[in-house]
Amino acid sequence: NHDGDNNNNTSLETIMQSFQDSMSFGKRHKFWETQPVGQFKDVGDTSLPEGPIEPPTPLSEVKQEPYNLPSAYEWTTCDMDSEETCDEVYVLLKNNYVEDDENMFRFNYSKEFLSWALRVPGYYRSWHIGVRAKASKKLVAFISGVPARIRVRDEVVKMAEINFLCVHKKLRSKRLAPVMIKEVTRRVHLENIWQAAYTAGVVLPTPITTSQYWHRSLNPKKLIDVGFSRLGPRMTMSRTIKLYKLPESTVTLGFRKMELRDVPAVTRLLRNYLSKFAVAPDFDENDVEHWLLPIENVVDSFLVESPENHKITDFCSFYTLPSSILGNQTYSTLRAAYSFYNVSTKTPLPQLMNDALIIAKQKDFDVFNALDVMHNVNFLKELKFGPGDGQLHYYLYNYRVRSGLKPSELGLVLL
Ligand code: MYA
Repeated sequence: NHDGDNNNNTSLETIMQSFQDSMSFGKRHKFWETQPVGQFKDVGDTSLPEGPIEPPTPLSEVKQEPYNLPSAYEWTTCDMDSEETCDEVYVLLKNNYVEDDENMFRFNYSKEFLSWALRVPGYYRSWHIGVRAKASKKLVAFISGVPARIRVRDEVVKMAEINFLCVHKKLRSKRLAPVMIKEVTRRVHLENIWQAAYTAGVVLPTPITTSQYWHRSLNPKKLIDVGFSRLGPRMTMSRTIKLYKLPESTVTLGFRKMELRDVPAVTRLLRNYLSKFAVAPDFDENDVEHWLLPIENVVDSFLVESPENHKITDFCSFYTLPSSILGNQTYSTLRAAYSFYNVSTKTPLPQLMNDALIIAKQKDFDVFNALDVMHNVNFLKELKFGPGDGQLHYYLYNYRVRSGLKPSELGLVLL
């Protein structure tokens, strides 16, 4: 069948082309084409090495002045220690941040959450960047970075995690986002950091992997009433409620809330687990204390302490991210828990996560969401999660990773 090779190649190209078009991989990206990120044309090129795309430039060559904004706007550094500023960021995001494709829901990150997500160990105030209207001083756009050490295979790389990019609805499509991205890049470079990690629902050049959200109904009646989910075929409301019913209390012996004294043990457990993935944060005890010690209505963490030898064998966590329900008479908020980091060494992962679901139900969440990253596929179907329609693309800035990473090779959850 060797004669056919040439022909096969041509038809493969045709297939690839239509695939790329349909996947919007064929689109032009006037801004992203100028950036040190994996480009669509390089997908599948195995001759390109993994690692930084561009070398760092001498700090003295980093632009010292901020990028130019349209003349009616000015930069502001958002001091997240200030209640007032935190409130302004909160309101901007509450009214203008990410919505689902049908515009039924919009993320409503709480102030406490934003304060936690942005004031991480070693954070730079200069990376919390706002744009104000000069005349009214109203905050109209925001982008943030926080420092992180992220391991890509064998290399631990200092990065910025970029999140909360938001432009007021009335200022969309004016190419403000590229200026904001360049400005945060400049400020990250000034700290001698040259890589970044971020996630987005949109396809840009080029995802290192694409993951999918799965949803586990906890309050199916409300989820159906607000249009988050639909009654399955041949299902009634009462059968649906019964299907998703959970025990009143957790079942695993030694299951309890994480405390400050658990930080060293949890760090060991988590570091060992995350070492299995191609891309994962390099957490030390400080990071674990910040990211995983419970904060009411922000982050919940539980562990299993063996009743015999007091060893900590398993761990699970989730964060609280409600969404505003747009235009519903009865309900204004969807209470959602998002799976964060989970480790099982003794308790089977599905049993551990079932206990997490039970806790989330006790705490009155309506839905428990999880990505198909890490070992999550091992519990999703069994625990009656259903696949969502949203995809989440993971990206690295100025770091090339061989394409074809599976979401299960990813050990990173961004907020
Ligand atoms: S993801 C969450 C993003 N936020 C939202 O979805 C909230 C609702 N939407 C908005 O507020 C606006 O639509 C935004 C775009 C602000 C998203 N990531 O100004 P424009 C490109 C990256 O005319 P607008 C998160 O927070 C787009 O492809 N680029 O568009 C992570 C086009 O470029 P190109 C995006 O709609 C953010 C250009 O912007 C995104 O008014 C990571 C159009 O600009 C997106 N989510 O505003 C940021 N959406 O022509 C990157 C659109 O080339 C960080 N675009 O296609 C990179 C690392 C930086 C640090 C590096 C350190 C070394």
